[in-house]
Amino acid sequence: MKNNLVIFTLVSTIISAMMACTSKSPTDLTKVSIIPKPVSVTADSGTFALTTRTDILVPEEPAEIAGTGQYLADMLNRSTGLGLDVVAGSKKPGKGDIQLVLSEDDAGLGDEGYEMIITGKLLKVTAYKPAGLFYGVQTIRQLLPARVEMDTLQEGPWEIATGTIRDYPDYSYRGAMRDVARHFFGVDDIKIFIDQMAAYKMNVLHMHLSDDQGWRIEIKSWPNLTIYGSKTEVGGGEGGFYTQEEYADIVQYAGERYITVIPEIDMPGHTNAALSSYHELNIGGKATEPYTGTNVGFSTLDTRSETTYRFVDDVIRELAGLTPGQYIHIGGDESHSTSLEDYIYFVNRVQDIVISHGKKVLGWDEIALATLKPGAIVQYWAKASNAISGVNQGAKVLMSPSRYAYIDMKYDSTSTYGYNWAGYIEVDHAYNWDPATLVPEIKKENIVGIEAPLWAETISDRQQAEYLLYPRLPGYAEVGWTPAANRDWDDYRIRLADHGARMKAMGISFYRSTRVDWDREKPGSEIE
Ligand code: TNX
Repeated sequence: MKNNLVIFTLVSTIISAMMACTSKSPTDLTKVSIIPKPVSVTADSGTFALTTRTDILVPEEPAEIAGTGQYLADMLNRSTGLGLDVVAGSKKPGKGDIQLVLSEDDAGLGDEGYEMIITGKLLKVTAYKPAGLFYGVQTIRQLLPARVEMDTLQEGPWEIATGTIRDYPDYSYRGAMRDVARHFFGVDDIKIFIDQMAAYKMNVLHMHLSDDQGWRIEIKSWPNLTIYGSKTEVGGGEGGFYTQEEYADIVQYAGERYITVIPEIDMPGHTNAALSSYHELNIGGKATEPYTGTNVGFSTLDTRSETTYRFVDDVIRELAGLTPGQYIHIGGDESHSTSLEDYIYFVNRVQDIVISHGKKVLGWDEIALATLKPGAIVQYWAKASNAISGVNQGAKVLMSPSRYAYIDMKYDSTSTYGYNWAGYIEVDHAYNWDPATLVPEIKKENIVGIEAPLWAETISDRQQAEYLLYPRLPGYAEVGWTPAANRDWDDYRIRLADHGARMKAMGISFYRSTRVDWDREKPGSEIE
């Protein structure tokens, strides 16, 4: 019996010694694969470790910092089981603590930047504004092993190399669009997506809430929009819509993650769902049939009827009341059934309606055919000449060039889902462009940022959406965050490979592009 115990102790000592050898503590902060790539990272060869004694220290005010602290604690506690607490106030940091600090001293960090100083004793994040602390927290996640992203208990140690990171974004608008009109995606799917966007420091979620195939937001003054207009989708599925409470819940969930929701009502084309719900919106006054195909350009509101403007006013008023963000997207694309004269008249009037409800206008690049109002943003997707006209009118441009940024395009001819009308977009192609030099007439100072639109004709559930979104989305996040001069595909593809394990741990079903060496040896890649 005693002999057995000795042998057991001996064997387990040998096993733990072997394990200690294989899992070497991280000491080089510059070797960590962070996406988007930070502005600067310097290493000083030590190690910081989270322990059961680690606290997350936050200031008493503003209260949202405690929210960010709790977000980090919840995230870490799920996989580490360390039971970290958030402590508000002025407690002196102890060994292994994480501290979130707001400081007026470093305005150079801007509204979204942070500085992180990691020593053997303390991990301290400083920001000028609360959003910066949230992004610092996203970086902390990526400094830990990939298994930290699991939602089940994992083995430690939970160590981070020491050093300093200074980081802020190149563009203030780093967005993605979800088309919930062609196929409906419920609140839970959208919340999961919001969490995934936050992980890559993206900050705008554009919701394409209406199109020919479906109307997805409850409008109390026009109830048929959801009674009839929400019941269809591409291919004849059951459709769906968000009640105003559900939409408000999405907006709040996004806001807690520093993501602004921009709702889109696409007009005057792409409106069959509305036209089939209310006969009086049609030229000729007869309601259309519901539509479940994938054609575009066949529908138009009656742009010369006051009923139409009463409708638009009601819709924008209700939506503006539910939307804290500054912008309402009025669509305006592919209105092939509206004459140019009528189109311009319509866009001019709708801009006034948006402004009358205290919001600013965002629209697809065609809206620059009209006279843009102050503060308007033109979303460049198809025609550079439209975007340039927007710039000449003093508008800013949001870059979503279809041949680079359309995340609904196939990767190559073998892709299961997606379109290819704008070309195939492999992971490197999606990454290798510079918003500031793509169209010579559109200069960096004219650009608010970038957005990757996910059109949903070919996808109807979360896994299918993720196949198109990943692994391209982190690349778009980096295009928006990291200055072009600091970006390089050969460097990025290694970091992206390391994020394979991370995406897997987050439960993301990504496309295993052959342009990325997913099996590259790397500490943390043990989740396979
Ligand atoms: C063009 S992009 C559209 C959408 C389609 C998309 C499919 C844009 C402003 N209009 O209506 O869903 O192509 O890729």
